[in-house]
Amino acid sequence: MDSRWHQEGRDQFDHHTRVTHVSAGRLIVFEGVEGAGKSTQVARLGRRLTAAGVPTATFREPGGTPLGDEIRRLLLDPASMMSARAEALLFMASRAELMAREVQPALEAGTVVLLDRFFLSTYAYQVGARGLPMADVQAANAVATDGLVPDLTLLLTLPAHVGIARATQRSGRDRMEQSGDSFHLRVEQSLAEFATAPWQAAHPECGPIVAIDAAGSEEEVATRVIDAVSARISMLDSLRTTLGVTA
Ligand code: T5A
Repeated sequence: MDSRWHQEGRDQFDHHTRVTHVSAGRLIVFEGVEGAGKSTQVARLGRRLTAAGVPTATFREPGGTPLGDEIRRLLLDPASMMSARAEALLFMASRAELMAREVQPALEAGTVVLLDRFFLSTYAYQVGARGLPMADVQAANAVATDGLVPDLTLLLTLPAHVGIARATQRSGRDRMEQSGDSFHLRVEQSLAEFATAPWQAAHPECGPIVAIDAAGSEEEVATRVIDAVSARISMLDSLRTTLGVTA
């Protein structure tokens, strides 16, 4: 799937959308609960693509620019106090900066961009778990992304408590990770809904979302990731052969 081919869905989405994105590259997003293995899989796929000679860039949200890194520090600092609306807008300010300075230029240059979290995270955390109105968040997000639609989103599925255990084994809990079990369960449930066909049909701004089982070893998950990418991104469909995949 190519971001260029979403004209119809974008027009249906809302009047904020400006269809200015004619990109030679591809945008592949990784989403999932805390500790699902997104960063691990982004790094692995990035190394693979680079080794196969595919121009690749990887970014994470929030962050990826000087302003975004400052915003990330504020958002994740357990000492930060902020309302749900301020939190949502900070995530989106970081996103707007990353899109304008890094992602859109990279796509225009023909690069495959791997993005560790994007606006499905805002839908899951700030709408699904914090309870902000979907329509408001969608409209603000359209400003942040300027209507950019991912070519593919890989949703790494794992029970939230398993992911949190993985993440906290590695380091202490940041402000978001400290939000409590019921908060993270709502995130997990929201993400599960995003993988369904009816939800995706109602949200053309998200592009195709494919659920990937994130249980098992890093290698097993990496093989599922390569399968999903090579099956759905036509410019990368020779990847399995090129890399002779065994993760
Ligand atoms: N957020 C973000 C919002 O609320 N709204 C938004 O709009 C956006 C964009 C970001 C926080 O902000 C929130 C979501 C988050 O709370 P972050 O640190 O970037 O903060 O959060 P995460 O993306 O969750 O980062 P994590 O590093 O915690 O999770 P990952 O990237 O999913 O997991 P990863 O790869 O770092 O792995 C975690 C640990 O598990 C191990 C790894 O070695 C590592 O130790 N691991 C495995 N262990 C066993 N089996 C496997 N298959 C494993 N794969 C990795």
